[in-house]
Amino acid sequence: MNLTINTERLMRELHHLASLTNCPPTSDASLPVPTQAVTRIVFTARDLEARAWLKGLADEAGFTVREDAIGNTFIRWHGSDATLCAVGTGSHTDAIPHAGMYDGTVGVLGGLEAMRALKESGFQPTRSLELLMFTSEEPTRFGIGCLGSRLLGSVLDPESADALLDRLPETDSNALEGLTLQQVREAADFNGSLASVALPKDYYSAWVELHIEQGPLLEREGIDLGIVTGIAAPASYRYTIEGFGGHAGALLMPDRRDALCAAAEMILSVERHARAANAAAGGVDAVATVGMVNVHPGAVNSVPSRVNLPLDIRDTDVDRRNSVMTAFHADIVAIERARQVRVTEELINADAPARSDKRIVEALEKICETENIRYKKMVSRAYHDSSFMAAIAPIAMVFIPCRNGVSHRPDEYSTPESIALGTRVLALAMAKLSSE
Ligand code: HGY
Ligand code: MN
Ligand code: MN
Repeated sequence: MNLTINTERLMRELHHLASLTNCPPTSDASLPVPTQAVTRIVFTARDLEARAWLKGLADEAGFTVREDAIGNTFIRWHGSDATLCAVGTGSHTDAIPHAGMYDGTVGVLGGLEAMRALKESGFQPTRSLELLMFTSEEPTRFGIGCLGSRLLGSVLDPESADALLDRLPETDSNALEGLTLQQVREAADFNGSLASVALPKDYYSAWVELHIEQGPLLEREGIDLGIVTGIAAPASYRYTIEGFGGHAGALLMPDRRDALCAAAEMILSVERHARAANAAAGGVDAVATVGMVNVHPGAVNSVPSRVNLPLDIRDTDVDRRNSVMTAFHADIVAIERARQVRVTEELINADAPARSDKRIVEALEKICETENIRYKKMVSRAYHDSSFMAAIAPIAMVFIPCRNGVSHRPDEYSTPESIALGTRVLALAMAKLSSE
């Protein structure tokens, strides 16, 4: 097959998508190719702009477009045998605040380019090929990641999803703070019941997502491409710590029940237990992060009476993740007693790890061998929509190196050559899987 990836077109589109951001124009001059800091939160004006632009590209390419009740966007190239289930690829275009321009977008625009390049090469798929742009892969607005793919894979029940509250602080005119997902998605013109989002188990015969590694291994080992064999198991919790506030001058130390000091002990406790679990296993797979803290009343001369903090904890091994939580829970009880505070815990999600499908992994390996591409099989420590597509389809992922392993930062960067190579492997995989 005489397949040519139009790298210039793909990079131009990645940079245009990056310009649809709530961040001021930036570029990291230290990089050979400028990058742009990106904030693009689901259902904000910038997100809706990006969606409309992507649908325009799909129309131009002659593919059909449909959107479901939460805005998952399906871009399909109909195969010659409509009775067969399709081969899928895709990722996300939403971005956390002050992120990079490649997380998710490489999988969406790379997937589109893979399909266009196949079409331009004269290839005709037997099974339809479909690009999926997922709604809300990032947890920023509603507190849970992969909202769209959880609903597609029936991993999240629609009623509790619709009741999720918009947690976006008033950062721009589009913030609809405190409204439910149902209100926010209908304001964005996505209607219908979320129960209609779920896909049947045999909707895709195979699913492959292209993504930057978001870690340092490929670059460090000088390897061109990663074939993901498993995706770590994410869990997230929300904690409220209630103490007793008061005047920073008049409230004496023996009388204090400082919610922020208690929170600080909790943060260090979960970090300590994650490190200890890794030391005991001689590994690095347990990770625990408290990425934000909300302090009430938040005044320099007022003792904090309440703190809200989220915990993001992951591991490739669920039992080890659970053992960290058990040790953490024991510390919480001790902190409550010692500091006379009350800690309440809300479980947001506690998912299993996802496993890639052997047939698809082998197909990707064969392509790399035929194309003389240095590759390695590896796990993903970030979660992805593929984690939940695994509930309804055989999956795998293709990773490309990212500079210094950096991601979720404006200096996130992957070279045009890596992006084109990943797109090429994706195209060859889709061609092969659609003919099986
Ligand atoms: O957090 C993650 O793993 C993903 O980037 N949302
Ligand atoms: Mn991300
Ligand atoms: Mn991502």
